Amino acid sequence: MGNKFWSILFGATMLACLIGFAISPLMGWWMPDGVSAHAAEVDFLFYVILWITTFFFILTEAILVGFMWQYTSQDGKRPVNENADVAGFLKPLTGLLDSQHKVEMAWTLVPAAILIYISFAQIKTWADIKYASRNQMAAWDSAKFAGKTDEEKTPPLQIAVSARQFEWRMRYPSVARFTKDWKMDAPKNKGDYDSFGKMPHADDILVVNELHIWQNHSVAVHLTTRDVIHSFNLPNFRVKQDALPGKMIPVWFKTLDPAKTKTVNVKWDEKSQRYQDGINPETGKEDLNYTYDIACAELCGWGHYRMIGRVYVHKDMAEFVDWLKKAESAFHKRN
Ligand SMILES: [Cu+2]
Repeated sequence: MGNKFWSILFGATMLACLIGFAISPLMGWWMPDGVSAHAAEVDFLFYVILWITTFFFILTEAILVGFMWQYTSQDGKRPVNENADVAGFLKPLTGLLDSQHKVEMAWTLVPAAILIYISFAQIKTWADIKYASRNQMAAWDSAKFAGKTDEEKTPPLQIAVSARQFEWRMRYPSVARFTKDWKMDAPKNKGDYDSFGKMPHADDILVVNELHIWQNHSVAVHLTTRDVIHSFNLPNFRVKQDALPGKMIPVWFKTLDPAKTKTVNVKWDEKSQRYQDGINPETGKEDLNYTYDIACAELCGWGHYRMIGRVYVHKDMAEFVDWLKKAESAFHKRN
């Protein structure tokens, strides 16, 4: 038995990993449900790659452990030589391995075919998430919305996010600007979609670690960093974008249509006199599934772990404006 120890250890470890992985959705260790419009597409690609790699992981580890078991040394002798007798379930493999040419062709063509498939499968999703022309701010056109309600005509909510060691500083327009000229008129033209990010106004409101948006509406984030590289990660929204020194990078996403999935996660709390997040809209109680973290996904220094913020999804624009008013007066009190 002693000589089989390593194959048993390897086999048991791999099996434990596999079991842990298989039960993780039941244990709540799996990723949170997606709550942005592009989440389903990202998840599809994630699962395609996950299943491909899972299949080959199991295949290669099973062969590895099988060979360890079969060819363990006995009585201190090296058991394997080119003419060694191969027993049982490994026989078909040795037949295959006799032809080096075939083996090399297989492990070249199979991965090549898989990579080509993945490279085509992801094109549309990547374009939707990253191409400037599909930026919801750039694509927004008030002329398209003739006869629509004010809310439908409202351009994407613009927020400038500045990362720094070790917090996220969000810049919102003042209530006056948001409700008057900014809401209905901006951007003046299509090339203007990043002016909010580039030109801070004296009356802007700064809020730390809280991203406030409302459901079923587009958000355009203008992402910068004041010091090192950070990564703006909203796991629930399937958003992850590096912030690079000296660059302003546009990031956009849309919260889900409430007819499909309820994403609202805030309620007004009388006691603390503030909007509280992490609330399940059905039960009105705190629920981890409705806690939308903002994480930094790039190791950026000793306080990297502290760069945790929260996304607050309000039920509509009116509630968002109500929050903005409160945030504005709190900001002016502080400054
Ligand atoms: Cu960071």
